[in-house]
Amino acid sequence: MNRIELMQGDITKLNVDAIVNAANKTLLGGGGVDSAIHRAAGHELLEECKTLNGCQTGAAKISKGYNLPSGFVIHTVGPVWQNGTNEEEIKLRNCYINSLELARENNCKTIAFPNISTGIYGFPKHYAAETAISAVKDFLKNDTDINKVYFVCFDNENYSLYKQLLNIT
Ligand code: AR6
Repeated sequence: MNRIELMQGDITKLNVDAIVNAANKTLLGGGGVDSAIHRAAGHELLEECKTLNGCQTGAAKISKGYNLPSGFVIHTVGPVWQNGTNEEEIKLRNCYINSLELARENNCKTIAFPNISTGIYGFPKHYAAETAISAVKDFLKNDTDINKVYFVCFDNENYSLYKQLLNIT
């Protein structure tokens, strides 16, 4: 069974156990997918996020999904692109690995990722896609609990990059 699936669209609409949010260190909301998730989840999400005490780059924290179809939101903080001078690849990889660990600890079988860091944080899309795919594949090699990982692309550029890198025709 192929445990990795590619989709294009709005991650807030997905009926999965957990969706991942590309947040910032405050976990108190922002632009991009973060704002879409907070808007769709409702104000209770912000109230819970206030109790989480922020999050370091590459780490992840979990909250409930409130009005979202997904039961949980896993908030992770991608690296801001700094021309590759600040271990951005390792930090981005950690976002995927730590989110998957947290999903597993919370018995989530299905999880959906946006293209972390490739919007406001400016990580080059091709490099980010390679990093994301390799992190997820490496995690799944040693995991039997997660049933499905969805890569949810919003923009056409990311969608065609993932199609190519995942060998989807
Ligand atoms: N569903 C799925 N993907 C989406 C959606 C959506 N509804 N909306 C946007 N994207 P970004 P970052 C894609 O900028 O680069 C926030 O202010 C978008 O096309 O949301 O990690 C946070 O608070 C892009 O490919 O996140 C942080 O301050 C991807 O989501 C900062 O932005 C990530 O773009 C994080 O920047």
